[in-house]
Amino acid sequence: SIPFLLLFLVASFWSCAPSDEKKPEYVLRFGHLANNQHGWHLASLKFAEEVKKRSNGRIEVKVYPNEQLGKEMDVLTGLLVGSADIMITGESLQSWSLPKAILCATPFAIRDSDHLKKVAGGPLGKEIEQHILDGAGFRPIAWFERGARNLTSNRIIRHPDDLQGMILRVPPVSLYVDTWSALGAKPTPMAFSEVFTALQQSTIHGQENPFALIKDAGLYEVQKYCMLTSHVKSWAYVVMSGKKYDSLPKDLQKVIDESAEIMQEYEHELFLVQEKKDYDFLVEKGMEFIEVDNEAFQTAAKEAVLQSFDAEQTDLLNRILQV
Ligand code: 2Q2
Repeated sequence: SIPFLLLFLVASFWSCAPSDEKKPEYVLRFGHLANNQHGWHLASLKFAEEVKKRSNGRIEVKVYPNEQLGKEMDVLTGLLVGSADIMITGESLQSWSLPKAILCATPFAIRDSDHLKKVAGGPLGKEIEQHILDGAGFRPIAWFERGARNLTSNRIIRHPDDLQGMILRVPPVSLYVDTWSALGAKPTPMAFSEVFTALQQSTIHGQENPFALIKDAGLYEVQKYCMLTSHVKSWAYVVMSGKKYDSLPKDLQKVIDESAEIMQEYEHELFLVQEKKDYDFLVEKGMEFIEVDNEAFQTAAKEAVLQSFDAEQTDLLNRILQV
């Protein structure tokens, strides 16, 4: 019976081996900080699907949510050393000696969605993208509009004066540190994946982010109030390692470009319906929304931005304000 057993083992191995599914020639690792319900994640999956289809399986994109590939700043390094290939980033690029990158998330620079679209999708957006590619070798392949950033805390803040002594988590972005310091808070840079626990343990007193991340990271569980500061209207970039992109044959570069365009449109559709839903969800969970003295925040923040900016950044800001 031994030969039969052998025959059986060989036969079953044979039938399990995928026959028509060929191995991808390239595997691209795509990381981001949001969870698996966030629009960024759904859009990355869409990208992976498009890339697979359009390349006939020659490229596989593996998506890693929740900073599973590492903290944002570490994944940026990962893109250079090859441990990651694609990621979602934005203002944190300022800390990568990319001064113009902060213009994608400068307090009170963008008025509304229409303005944002004209800037991010127009010549000024192109200028920022080129700056990111030339300055650091990260190739922007898509951009995503984000909801306005709002301040959350367990204490009510209505005016910058109420921020005294408040330890506020910010992403590792020097403009945010400068601005919130000028407003009176004590900003502490921290990776996003550490925010929930830090709030829970009260090592920080608050954070600021769009509704989508407040919801998807469960921050409403540890934050009672959401102050409607709307202090930043921003967009994020999906960037790919420029070296990796250049190493692909032309036809596959085209696959990346086309799939990125589809991902961008898809994410925008999700974004348009999601913001209101996220707000309703947070209300239902008991979060209280607080009106603030927007003018006081705006005046103080604009002054702080100008203090923090160098001539090149101020020039770009002025051109954005004129759009
Ligand atoms: O709070 C965060 O970490 C995000 O919402 C940031 O805006 C984002 O990670 C930026 O740092 C993008 O570079």
